[in-house]
Amino acid sequence: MAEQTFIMIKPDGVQRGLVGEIISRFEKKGFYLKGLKLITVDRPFAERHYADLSAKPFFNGLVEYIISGPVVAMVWEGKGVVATGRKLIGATNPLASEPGTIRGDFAIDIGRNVIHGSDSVESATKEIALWFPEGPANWQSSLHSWIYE
Ligand code: IDP
Ligand code: MG
Repeated sequence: MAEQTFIMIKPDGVQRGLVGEIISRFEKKGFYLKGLKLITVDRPFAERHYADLSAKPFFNGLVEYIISGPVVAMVWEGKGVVATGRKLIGATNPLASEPGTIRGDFAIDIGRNVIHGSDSVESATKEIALWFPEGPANWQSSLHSWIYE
């Protein structure tokens, strides 16, 4: 199966009307949308998603932020989508993110950085299973041979 990643537009991205812009960037790059839902998660769910960060001093604030409103959870597919998705997103601290990246263009504070993307293929598998227990959608783009050699 082609590589997949989990991307989440955080509550600030939804509130600020950045959903269309962000989806558009992934679409235009050539990645395929394989899962999409608007969902408000509860505290235990957010804590599971960020379990690896539970010892960090910012953990509680991070969980509060993620449960503060609906998020857009997505699965994107394509060659190298985990690493390239992270490049489209930009560095964790938006003041250090390059212009042209999502965080570099649309955010300032690290605790309001608009979007999440899986940091490895292994995390992507775990996060997709957590957020999409029903599994991603199964469809193939008719543009495939115009994007892949
Ligand atoms: P990432 O989202 O770029 O993968 P992680 O280190 O996995 O960055 O951290 C997860 C999220 O936790 C970040 O996107 C950010 O919202 C928040 N975060 C990370 N470091 C800090 C911090 O030092 N202060 C406040 N929030 C932080
Ligand atoms: Mg991370």
